[in-house]
Amino acid sequence: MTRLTEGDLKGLDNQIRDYDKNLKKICGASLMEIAALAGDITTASFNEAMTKHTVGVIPITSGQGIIGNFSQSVKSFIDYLGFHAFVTNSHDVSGIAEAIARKASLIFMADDNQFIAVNLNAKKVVDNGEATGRGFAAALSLLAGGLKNRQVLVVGAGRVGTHCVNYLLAEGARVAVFDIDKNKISSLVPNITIEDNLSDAVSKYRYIIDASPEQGFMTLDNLHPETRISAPGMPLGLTADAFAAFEGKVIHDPLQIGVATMLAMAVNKS
Ligand code: 2YJ
Repeated sequence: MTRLTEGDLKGLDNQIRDYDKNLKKICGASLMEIAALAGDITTASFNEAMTKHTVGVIPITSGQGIIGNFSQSVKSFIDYLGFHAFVTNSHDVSGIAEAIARKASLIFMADDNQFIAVNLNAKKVVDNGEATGRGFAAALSLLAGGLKNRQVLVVGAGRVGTHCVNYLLAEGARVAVFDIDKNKISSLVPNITIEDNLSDAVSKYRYIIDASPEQGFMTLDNLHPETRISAPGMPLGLTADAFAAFEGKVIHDPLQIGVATMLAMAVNKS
């Protein structure tokens, strides 16, 4: 799993409004609408939840420690979605105590292995890997005008990729998966095609989800000009020139869609 860096997150808090505008331009839906679709709630329930929840974001020092901009970015995305959020002054266990003392009903926290949201009222834990997989699959579906019966390639069968696959299958897409580790694919549900040559697969599919840490495998040479890409993977799988040429056809961010979907899933009552 890729560890985010301070540089990956620099300036994202101030750019969230523009990021959202760009999402609307690319897939016709806002960050909130993507998250609501992925989190299986209506935007009306999402709006209602805002008035009922306070969100505490807790910096965690364990492992490799605090990542500059991480908690602040998470807080700013949650604020932007209309909830009241704060970053605790204390970290780790004291941070949890502080969040609860300050009446948080939702808490967000991450170590090097896992990033979770906890709904303290509902005793519900939401994992960022699942939320990110669902969020980026939902965004691709919006970008494509629906994926039923469409062929979609998912690159990477880790936690995020697996949840993309599940979401796509539930939507009726025909799903193919590539992962260098064949054992990861064999643990996936049936009904998928297994691709074993990444570059050939990239040229064959018009819808691709990049959920891998592999860099630069989508190029101007192997991508079809009509291909649409949803890319939760860090770093990005497109080369710099392919990324520039595919402007308007690629959804990619390090944290925003995942955090927004965690929020939607955390407040979903089912
Ligand atoms: O609180 C902090 O500042 C740090 N403990 C944050 C650590 C963030 N964790 C990661 O980047 C992990 N790789 C897990 C993130 C999952 C994102 N998909």
